Amino acid sequence: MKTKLWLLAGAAVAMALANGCKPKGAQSALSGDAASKVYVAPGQHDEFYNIISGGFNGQMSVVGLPSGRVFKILPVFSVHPENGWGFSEETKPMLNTSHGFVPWDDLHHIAISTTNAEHDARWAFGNANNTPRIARVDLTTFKTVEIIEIPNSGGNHSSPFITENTEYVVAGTRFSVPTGDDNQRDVPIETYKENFRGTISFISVDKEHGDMDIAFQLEAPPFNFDLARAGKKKSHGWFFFSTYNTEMAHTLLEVNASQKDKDFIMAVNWKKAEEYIKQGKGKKVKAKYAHNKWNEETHMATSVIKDEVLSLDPRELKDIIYFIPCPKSPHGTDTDPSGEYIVGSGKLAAIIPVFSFTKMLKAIENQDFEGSVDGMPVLRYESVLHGEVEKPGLGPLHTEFDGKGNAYTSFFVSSEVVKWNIETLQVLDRVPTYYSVGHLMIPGGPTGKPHGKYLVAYNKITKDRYLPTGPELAHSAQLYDISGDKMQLLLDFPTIGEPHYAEAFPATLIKDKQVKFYPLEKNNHPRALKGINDARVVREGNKVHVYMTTIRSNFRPDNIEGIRVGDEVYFHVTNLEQDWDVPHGFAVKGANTAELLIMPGETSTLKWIPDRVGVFPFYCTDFCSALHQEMQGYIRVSPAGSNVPLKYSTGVAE
Ligand code: K7E
Ligand code: CUA
Repeated sequence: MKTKLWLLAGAAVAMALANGCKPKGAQSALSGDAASKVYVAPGQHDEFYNIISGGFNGQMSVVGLPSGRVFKILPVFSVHPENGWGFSEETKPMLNTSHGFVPWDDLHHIAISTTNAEHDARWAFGNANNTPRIARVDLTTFKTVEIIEIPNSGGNHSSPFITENTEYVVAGTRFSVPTGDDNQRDVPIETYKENFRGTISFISVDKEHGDMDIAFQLEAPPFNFDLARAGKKKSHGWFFFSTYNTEMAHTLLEVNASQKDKDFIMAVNWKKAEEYIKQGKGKKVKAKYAHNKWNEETHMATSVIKDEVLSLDPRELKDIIYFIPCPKSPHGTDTDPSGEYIVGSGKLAAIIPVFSFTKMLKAIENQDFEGSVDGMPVLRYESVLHGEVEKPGLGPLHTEFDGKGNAYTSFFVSSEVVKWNIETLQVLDRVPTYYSVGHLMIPGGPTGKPHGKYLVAYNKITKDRYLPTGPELAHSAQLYDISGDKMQLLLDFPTIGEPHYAEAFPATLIKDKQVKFYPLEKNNHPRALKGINDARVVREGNKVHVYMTTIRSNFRPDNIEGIRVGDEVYFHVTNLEQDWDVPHGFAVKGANTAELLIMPGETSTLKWIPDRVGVFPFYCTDFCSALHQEMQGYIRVSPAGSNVPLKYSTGVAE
């Protein structure tokens, strides 16, 4: 019976194809040339790098487009046993916070650095939602090189969005929280409206080196800040934040935060804020946060706890903040490539409002207000509105742009991507997603120069798309060709973790700038070795420092005796190789950490506390040569207080 049905269905599809109409439904929707459009032949490279947030895995993944091939999992707010990130002594400080070591977070959004509103792809920024932080990844090493904690924040979701020259990365708090000293923070939750603040942070980024610093914080009303986009080109100098819960509820938000017809997009004039700071109008307030930096020359991170930030109060400092009414709990707020249009996506709205920056300025000039919040003006909706997209779909979340005058909005509830014209607001095309799309992405989509060739939908639900893997299924991305009038589904590929936002940029921007190895002569790690002759073991009380080298295919020293139970043993391993693609690994039995994976020219340290007497093997974990399996050694551990002398073999004639 079943077979018969399938045969019938097959015949129907074949007929539909023969008749030239597009088949509908989850299993089909593919036309014949899709495979060739995503095929990247062996040895060939993808056209785009796609950096995808991992959501609850705290990582980013690096994927090629159009193939969907995964190149790398990048630990950011996570430990990563694969390369010892968060386990080696050098990397632990990267995950330090004012709460101590926090080895996990929830990373939702990626921002690729820009100059003049175009990708320069020097850095990728990512946000930590749970314990608010922003990370910066260097795209010549694909390594997290800086993490700054955001104080006065709870749920750093509206982050990390950047201005057109990467002057600032912003961090808007999802949860408003009471701020200030201990007395001011220990308040009844029902005093939410009086005592809670919605802090927005502007983090400056050094033009040359990318180093971040909290430039200032704005004390906004206690709304929930969801997402944001900077103005660009004509709207450069402004930032737009979507808000929900302008009802200022603190319980049962599902109902209580959906009372009002409209919430707000909060427009922030950050150039104005800069003027106030120049005039000395900001005030320093106490705030405890960690600032962690990686140093490529010492191959180690340092963590500094800072204790104050500059705060601006927009209730007193006029003209920084204006509110644009936006229907029904907006999620995404996105600015088009010209910087003129601001798209609000009300999760519960039946239309998509598109606002005009020019009209916004005019409304401000004419004081065309319909109210105020704490003295900050609310602009009249009709005065700022460019127009509404009618009947676009259900549950609009996010919008990207193709640079050809079109916008593409994701619809979570109706599981589709809808293409519409920014000027005319006409819906031009719609395609289903499988299933329940969250973010979507066009390479360069948030910049002034999109590459409108592909669109990727990052979906929340996978159901039947892949071979099942128990209760937890892979999340999913889908690649569409958007070069023509109609969108065409090309490819499904599974993602790592839960993808939220992602960005993509032409591979040519960075592929020839990759660091291949670290020059040994520039290795300033205090325990680095410059050659195998320096290999040695030094005891300092109950601490034992093993200065070790790796080179194909040996460790020096490879036999060590005179270690005692209760010692703290530090293996400082320098990889002497000076060539691309020759890492060595180091692992020792019973270590309560992970392995080390040491890049050529780098020094890493593994801490080991032997808990019993015996002889323990260690070995290289990365298949580095034909004699990789010979790359091993032994360390002898004697009882506490034993007088077995310290002894080690380096293979160097004495
Ligand atoms: Cu829409 Cu956290 Cu950007 Cu996910 S958020 S989808
Ligand atoms: Cu070194 Cu395997």
